[in-house]
Amino acid sequence: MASELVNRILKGDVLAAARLIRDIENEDPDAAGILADIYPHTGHAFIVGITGAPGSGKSTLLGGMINFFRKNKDMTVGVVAVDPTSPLTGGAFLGDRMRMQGREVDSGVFIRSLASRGWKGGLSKAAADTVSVMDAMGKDIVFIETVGSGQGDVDIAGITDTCIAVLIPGMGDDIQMMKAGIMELADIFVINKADREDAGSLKTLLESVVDMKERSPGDWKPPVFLTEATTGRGIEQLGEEILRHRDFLTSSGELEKRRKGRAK
Ligand SMILES: Nc1nc2c(ncn2[C@@H]2O[C@H](COP(=O)(O)OP(=O)(O)O)[C@@H](O)[C@H]2O)c(=O)[nH]1
Ligand SMILES: [Mg+2]
Repeated sequence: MASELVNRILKGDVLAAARLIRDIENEDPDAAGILADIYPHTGHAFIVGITGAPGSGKSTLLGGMINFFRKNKDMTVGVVAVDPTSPLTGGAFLGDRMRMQGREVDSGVFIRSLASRGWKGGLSKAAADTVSVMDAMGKDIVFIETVGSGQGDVDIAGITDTCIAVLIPGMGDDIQMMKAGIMELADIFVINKADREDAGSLKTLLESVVDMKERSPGDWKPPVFLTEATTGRGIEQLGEEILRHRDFLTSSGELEKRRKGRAK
């Protein structure tokens, strides 16, 4: 039975994948065996983390990203939304579902939210396992959305290839991000809600912080992008940048290094 479930997941069967993800969520001991069987079939998907304060526009940005990768790049997309600060029935989850719903009928898109609960094995592990399921399903790119409070929540950089930090003008969360160590971890910075005042000065500040870090020639220097998720401004550039970072990781050998570190 288990092997049948594995085969169905490898063929991209949504119901089979949803069943395994439900078992992962319930921390069902049977999930571990099935996961062990699908791990050898993972590694195809490019994994992108998107982190930032609640309300910064992560889900709205993701809606734009899904469109970009489906339409402009003909890539299949998975999304894992994790919000440990909100209960399953809370506004954040409903909001996530609704804003991304337009794409749920497209079989090239698979979206799942992970519920908040008293995780025994850890939310990071459940999130990583859910990403693996989507990877095994054959998704080309998998996004994981988390609230980056830096307070024991999902260790996003540990499970992603590209880490995107989302900030917004005028919230003082620039300082929050620096505290949380996101400055060290982000590969791409996004200042969303660029329609607001002070977006330009936050960009200047962030760029100067990025510049302070010493780098060798050939190192990746995290760019800072302005976006307006609600209108789609800057979305294509951000999508292209994700692919540019993927190319950088591949050609520099960094991707292999990161993934080997992760496997440990
Ligand atoms: N003005 C403005 N509002 C935005 C922008 N992007 C998202 N929003 C709004 O910000 C709110 C929170 O967005 P959401 O995507 O749920 O944020 P999340 O909690 O980070 O996932 C929603 O009301 C969005 O419509 C933007 O670029 N400009
Ligand atoms: Mg959200």
